[in-house]
Amino acid sequence: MAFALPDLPYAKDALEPHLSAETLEYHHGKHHNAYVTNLNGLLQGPDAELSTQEDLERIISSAEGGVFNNAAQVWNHSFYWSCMKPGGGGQPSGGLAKAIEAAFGSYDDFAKEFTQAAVTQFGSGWAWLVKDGDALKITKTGNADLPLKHGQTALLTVDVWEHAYYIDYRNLRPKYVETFLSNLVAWDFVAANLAAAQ
Ligand code: MN3
Repeated sequence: MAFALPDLPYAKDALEPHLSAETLEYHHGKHHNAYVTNLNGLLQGPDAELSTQEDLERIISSAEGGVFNNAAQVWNHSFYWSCMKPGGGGQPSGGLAKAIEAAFGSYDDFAKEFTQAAVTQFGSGWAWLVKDGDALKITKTGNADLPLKHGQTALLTVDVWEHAYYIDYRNLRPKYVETFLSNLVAWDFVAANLAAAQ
């Protein structure tokens, strides 16, 4: 056994026209796959048999350097795919909507702050909605860094590495983030993450 590339939770063309099949072909089939292959190549001895999500999170908690970077990127990408779905986006509802309003004032204020974090992350990285203790917060991380390493629970993420949007949006990261919120976010997944964290 070793870590395996998880299937996308939808067809490669399912997020069109917002994210193209070509983007998912490269982003999942090449980039995400390379992190899995690199991680397996770096793990030695008994660690080379590790394969589960719990194993992956243990590695992320303790590892540094190349092992951390690749393990975290495997986790980040699997999480990111689940943060999107065909026909997603727009405003959340129910308890999640209330939690977001309580934390940020309104959905629009949340969207503004999340977009700001995603657009201002310098270079490669991620923007997040996290649960930190009892509070919902928006954060951004560089490269492979992720909430798990900071004692926070990830609820939502957007990948702002250029490979996530360059084929479809070229240099227009703000347009990609706006489209992510308007048309792609799987709020049911975010709500399930919040429920599991409470
Ligand atoms: Mn990526």
